[in-house]
Amino acid sequence: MSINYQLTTANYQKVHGLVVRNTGYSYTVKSDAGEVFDCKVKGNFRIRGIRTTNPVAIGDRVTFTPYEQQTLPSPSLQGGSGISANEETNEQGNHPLPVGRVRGGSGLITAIDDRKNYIIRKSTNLSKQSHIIAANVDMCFLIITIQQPETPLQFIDRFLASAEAYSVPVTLVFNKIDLIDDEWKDYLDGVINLYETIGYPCRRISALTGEGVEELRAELQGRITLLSGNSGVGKSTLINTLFPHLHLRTSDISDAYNTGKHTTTFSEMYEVGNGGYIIDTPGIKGFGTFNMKKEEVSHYFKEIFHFSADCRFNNCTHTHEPHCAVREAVERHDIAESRYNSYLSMLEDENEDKYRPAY
Ligand SMILES: Nc1nc2c(ncn2[C@@H]2O[C@H](COP(=O)(O)OP(=O)(O)OP(=O)(O)O)[C@@H](O)[C@H]2O)c(=O)[nH]1
Ligand SMILES: [Mg+2]
Ligand SMILES: [Zn+2]
Repeated sequence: MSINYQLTTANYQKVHGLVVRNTGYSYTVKSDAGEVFDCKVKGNFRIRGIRTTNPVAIGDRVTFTPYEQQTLPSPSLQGGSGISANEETNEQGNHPLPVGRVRGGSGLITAIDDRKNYIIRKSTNLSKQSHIIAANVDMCFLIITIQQPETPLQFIDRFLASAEAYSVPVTLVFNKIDLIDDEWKDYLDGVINLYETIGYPCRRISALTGEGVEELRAELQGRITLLSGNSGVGKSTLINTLFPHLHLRTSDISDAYNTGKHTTTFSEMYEVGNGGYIIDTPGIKGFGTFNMKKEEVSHYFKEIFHFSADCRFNNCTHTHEPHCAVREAVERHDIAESRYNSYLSMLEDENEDKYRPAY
């Protein structure tokens, strides 16, 4: 679609706001005054040379120039499951407010504020592209299911390492506990024990029955929380259980593949009270790590970093060197083999061309 946008001198002003929705082709920006604009990005916008599929990410704080309101259609503001689904008003005022209720018009993003952090993942295909999942988050809930679908431990470790790189706190939220039978209970206990020992808070919930969900509500207040995880783990369902009036779209996982169907296709943030937001995101499959130096990787595995202080060599990679305190700790089971294997797989990434930084 090509529309000739006309900037009028009267409207040629700079407005500051928060990116609350990212559809892939446009961004919904809520101005500091509370109006919502449908924005595009100016020209060939690049940030510090990172080649990302999305130069602007949800959670970014941006400067934009509004167009004259009546001259522009706002295609992405019509229909869909997002903004229009949020139009219900809320009498009590203790539910998320519909971010998209006030429409300011359209605009052009011209600058991005410095990010305090971001969660970035490398595409698992060979395109050398990366994708910023969200920027400026206060914490992440990584939603994990043991069954239906099964979340690989390596996926968890890669996500944790990426969050660790920017010191973003992560809580591991184990969903669908209503499905856990005796056979899987010990495995779940083991996984939770592993991550709690390392220092990550873990929660057990069922977004379907509501078990454990209320306890999460208080944590959301006043903060920006990113929900991430594989497709089908129940991210949107959890938001619906917390805030039923949002009516986010969800769908069953596939019988044939036991995987999610990528129901949520763009990221959107919802207000949760006291200035806090929760961000629903599309489910992700693999998690390639981005732009980590080989010697840095071990810093993002808390327990490996801890034990590495006693390695004989300062620059020990914990792969083959003599007197490696990390490998000794793995032998003693002080470091879980699954974690060590995730670490090794991330080192491998850094060896391969496809995971080199895309500058
Ligand atoms: N049994 C059970 N099913 C759940 C639970 N939470 C979610 N589901 C179901 O899991 C399926 C997938 O849920 P969604 O909320 O669409 O998953 P999602 O993580 O948003 O998936 P994407 O948008 O594809 O990334 C739906 O059929 C939900 O009803 C739970 O606690 N228990
Ligand atoms: Mg979803
Ligand atoms: Zn070592």
